[in-house]
Amino acid sequence: MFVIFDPNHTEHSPSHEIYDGRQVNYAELPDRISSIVNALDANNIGTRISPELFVKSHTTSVHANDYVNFLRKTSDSINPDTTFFPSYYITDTYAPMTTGTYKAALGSVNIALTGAKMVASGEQLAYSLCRPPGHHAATRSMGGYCYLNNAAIAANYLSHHGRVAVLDIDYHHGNGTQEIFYERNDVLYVSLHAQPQSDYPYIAGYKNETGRGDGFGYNINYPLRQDTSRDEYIRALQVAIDDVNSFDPDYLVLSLGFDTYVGDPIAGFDLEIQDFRLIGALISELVYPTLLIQEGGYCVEDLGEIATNFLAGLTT
Ligand code: Q9C
Ligand code: ZN
Repeated sequence: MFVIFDPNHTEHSPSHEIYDGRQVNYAELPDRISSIVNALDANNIGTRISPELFVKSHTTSVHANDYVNFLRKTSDSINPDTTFFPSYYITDTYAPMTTGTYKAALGSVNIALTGAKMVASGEQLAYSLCRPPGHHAATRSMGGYCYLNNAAIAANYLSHHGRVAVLDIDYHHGNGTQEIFYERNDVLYVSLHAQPQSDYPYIAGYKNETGRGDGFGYNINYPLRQDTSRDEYIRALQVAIDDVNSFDPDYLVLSLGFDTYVGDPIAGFDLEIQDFRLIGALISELVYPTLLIQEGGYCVEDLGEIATNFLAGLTT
């Protein structure tokens, strides 16, 4: 398995987010990625490679030009060491920008596209260590630590080679990915997440959001109560996996969030570190060329061990 990694993500490092009107520590930290990379190294998992550069049109076929330009110009105008909260093209108070944000977000897209290209050319599995994450970024908006939708851009790239299923197991619903593919039937979106009645992003992720037009029936949400037990979670995951198998895609993109972990500081279901081995094993029943896209997961200390457990289950 190739692991695509780029140290340049550290240039995006906001000092805080705003929660309930108060400044709180930013949860989406650069150390999240080092935690995973260090654990992969220590366990001799995967072959680490650097991303290739891709042309901007891959990004602008998913995101509006004016939005991408806004990200670029805003990043350019921010003074180093300041954290700026844009007033436009943003859905909440969880997507602050620093001067390196645009560069890091484009870098994250290149990480995703490098993995997509490998999977399109015959690799069975690639792991794109994307940061910042992407699944809350919609056609014309940032939010929830996300600026450009890495998984959607990769899935759109793969859709030129065949039909694609996006399975999203981040704790939060991927409202951006859902929006981007809502009217398409060549990309299936299936998401397992905390119910939006009680959890971010609140405005999307409901059961009755099933797609529109050509996309009707190709958007599937499994909202779960915050107090969902491990066994209930595993049962729901099995149903989501069956949906992907019924669609029978040519490629699978997994939006891989580790914030379902019980120890996550901002989220979490009743899942222990070892449970990610079973989750990986269940997902390994999806025998399609697979691209893993890193989304959330905020318990920096345990992320490495969660990732190695997941990969052990997925690959053995
Ligand atoms: N301070 C992803 O997992 N809520 N985004 C923050 C806690 C926003 C999560 C409140 C959660 C966004 C990619
Ligand atoms: Zn999340």
